[in-house]
Amino acid sequence: MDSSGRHRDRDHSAHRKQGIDLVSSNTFGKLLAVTTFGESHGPAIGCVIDGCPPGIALAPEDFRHDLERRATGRTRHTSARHEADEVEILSGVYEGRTTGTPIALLVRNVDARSRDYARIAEQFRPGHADYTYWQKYGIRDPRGGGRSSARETTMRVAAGVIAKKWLAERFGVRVQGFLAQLGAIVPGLAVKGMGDLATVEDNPFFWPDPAQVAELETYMDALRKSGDSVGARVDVIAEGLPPGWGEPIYGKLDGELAAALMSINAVKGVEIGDGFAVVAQHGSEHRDHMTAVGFESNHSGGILGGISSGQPLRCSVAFKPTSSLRLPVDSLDVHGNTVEVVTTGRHDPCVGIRATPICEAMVALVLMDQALRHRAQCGDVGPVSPLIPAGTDIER
Ligand code: EPS
Repeated sequence: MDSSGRHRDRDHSAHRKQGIDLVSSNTFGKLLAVTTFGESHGPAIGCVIDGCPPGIALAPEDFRHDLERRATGRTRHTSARHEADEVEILSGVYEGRTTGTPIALLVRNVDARSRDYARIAEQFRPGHADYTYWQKYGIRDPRGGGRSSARETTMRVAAGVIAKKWLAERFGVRVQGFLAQLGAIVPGLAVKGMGDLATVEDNPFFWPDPAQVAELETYMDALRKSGDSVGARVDVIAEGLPPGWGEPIYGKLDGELAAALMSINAVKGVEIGDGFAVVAQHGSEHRDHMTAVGFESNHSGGILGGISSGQPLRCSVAFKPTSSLRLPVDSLDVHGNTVEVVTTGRHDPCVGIRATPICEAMVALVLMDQALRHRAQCGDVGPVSPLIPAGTDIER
């Protein structure tokens, strides 16, 4: 490096070209790398998916179902903003099949109402990323929360559609999430596996127990009227994984799932299997017995030593209550003045309600990346001993 720092600059740009050490961190995944871009009130949001295998059938209609599941404005329990969420495939697909080149997807923003944010453009909402983005960058796009908005998750879900499709077609893997807690309300039935999720798609909450849907409606109506918000827990189950996915030590399947799920705006906690409940368990209780007819329990959540065991994968994600409230609160503005903050506009009283497809997408993207990585390093390792049946639908 010379005194002007020229060599250092060259090294840095070489690393950027290889996708290594991208300080700005808008990309995740190794062999399947997803980069998202765009802000809530910009002209469009989008993503580039690099490393996708060729030959997967893909059309704009494939994205519709999951994007509708995630979208606002479809029920009275979410933000009233109504985006069409039409996906345009800009590259990487020829005659309806992926070509192996980067897949670029674009969704145009058509229902942003930026005037709602004029009043709080220089204010910090307590509990919101306003303050930290401002201190980090010295500039921020306040309209709709910019990139800290839940709008960003649209492209994760779009990318996740491709991962779900590949995992299902190639391995028979299915990924299904559900709302496992809304505020203090928990499902009346214990979800042991996908067999207990038959009615999750029949209600706007992704709730597994149909007997409680009326109670949830009443709760959310009262919450919306009060102007407050509440947190939620989303659980995701993935079935059909073979043993072997995940790279110890620094690329553990559970580690990468935790990072991917934690990267979703508003997430404050991730648990794998029994999660923090393991603290109070004894080893004799926690160990999942192996028998020739299958595992007898699944406290590990389908991951042992950072590698999939072939059991159902199970993780749990905690969403904080949204901080854009019309309830007045004292705070500070960018000049250090005390101000009263009132957030007007169309906000989610519980962003966790529509987070189920987002969590599913992140799980699917991590699984696809790990499956490709496993194939790259260990694709030649044949069956080494009889597989233990997964033992689905078992108590944790
Ligand atoms: C959001 C606030 C609302 C939501 C938005 C997430 O945005 P706006 O104030 O611009 O209407 O509608 O969610 C989406 C638009 C979406 O597609 O998820 C926030 O502050 O995070």
